[in-house]
Amino acid sequence: MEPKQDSLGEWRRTKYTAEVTPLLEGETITLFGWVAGIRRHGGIIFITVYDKEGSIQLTVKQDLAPQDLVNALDNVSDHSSIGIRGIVKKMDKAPNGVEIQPIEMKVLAIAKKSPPFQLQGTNIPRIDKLLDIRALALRRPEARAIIKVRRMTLIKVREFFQKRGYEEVTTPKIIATATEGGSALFPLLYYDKEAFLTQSPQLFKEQLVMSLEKVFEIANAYRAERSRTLHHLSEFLSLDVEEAFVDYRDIIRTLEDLMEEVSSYLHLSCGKELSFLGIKDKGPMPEIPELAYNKAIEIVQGHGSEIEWGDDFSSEALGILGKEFPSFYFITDWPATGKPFYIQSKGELSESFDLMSGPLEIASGGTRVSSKDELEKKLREKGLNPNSFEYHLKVFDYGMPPHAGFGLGVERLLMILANQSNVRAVSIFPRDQYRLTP
Ligand code: AMO
Repeated sequence: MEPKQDSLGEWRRTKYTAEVTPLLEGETITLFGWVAGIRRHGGIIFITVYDKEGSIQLTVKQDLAPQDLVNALDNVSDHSSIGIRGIVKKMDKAPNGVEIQPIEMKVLAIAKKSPPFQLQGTNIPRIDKLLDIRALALRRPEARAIIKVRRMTLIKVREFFQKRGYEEVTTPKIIATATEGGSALFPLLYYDKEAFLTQSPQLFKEQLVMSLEKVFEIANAYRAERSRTLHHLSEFLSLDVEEAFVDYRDIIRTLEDLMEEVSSYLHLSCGKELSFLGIKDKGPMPEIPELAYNKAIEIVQGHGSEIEWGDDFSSEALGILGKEFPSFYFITDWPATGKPFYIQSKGELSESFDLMSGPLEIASGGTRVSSKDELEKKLREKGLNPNSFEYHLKVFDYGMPPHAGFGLGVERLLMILANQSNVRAVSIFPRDQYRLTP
């Protein structure tokens, strides 16, 4: 027979484990969480309970504690979900200088299986094993630290743009035409028409500057990436920014300010998590250096690489640049030929940039084409049919201002901020070519 499990009833949490300090001595509190381990020593039972914020020790003196509580503990396996009402006691020897003496316990869900990987402890199991039961793997301390870095990053990004007067927008994810090259699109049937999942809100954010002037969006984008790399997802969180009456130089400065503010906010708001993830506080972030594409090519060629002017940087070339620039840097003024149709050219170059960190591309952006004739010409040059973009081109007849912007891969940024080498570790439920569940 299965041991009886309790219902939540009227119980509600009064403290997270991390909020319990010796200052609460003598208070009765209610905690919820999972059992990390039960040890019996003499007449005492030590139980470690963890929740999303941390863990705490419960101490049950067998002869003094309520007998039904002591008996119930016999059936509680590790990682079962419990509620505890207990009294806070200062205890120098306990992990946080404090412990709880339980007076009542609810066993809410008994864990029937042992996790297929360690939930505590520092050895990191294979990522695929963790991703197969992501809901459980997210209880691991480094996953919790990453999730907190993610939360604080998103809070700061939103605050940054809201304070500067940008409108937060959401744009359609089901779209009619590609913007970033057709091969990476996910097609779908939209009633009886062919449609696609969006690769980027590019055209929508550009249209919105005609009225809202400064916009940002944080939303998923989709790319049918065939290559299995450590930094490509099929569904990624994209931070998109677009602004009227500025050019790419202004946007570079905005992005630099954003990186600086996010970085210092993280050191303030999650210093403990950053140091757990192996990141040191090096003080204020230095200015982000800029490297013109022409110069970057020279550096790579100087290392004997076969690369020619106009080529995109291969992973080998990025490795060379990454050694010279191990932190953030911008590569600016790319050749016009390799850039999408909406990027403004200047001669054979373009008003464009990528934000890099070592070999990893974090963001890309530029000044946009704001003349309709020019945009039509560029569409044709790219082998695209302007008629398919009629819905977009027609708004340019109503005074499209000069504008510029960028798109940033949030998971790519989090790889850097949380010191992770695999993008899947910073995505909550990652999608790639081989993973469609959970
Ligand atoms: P781009 O195609 O360079 O530009 O994408 C912008 C940023 O999005 C991130 N990214 C990805 N992250 C994870 N997995 C992927 N498969 C993936 N693909 C892209 C990268 C990249 O730098 N419309 C333009 C942006 C603009 O000009 O505003 C665009 O989409 O970090």
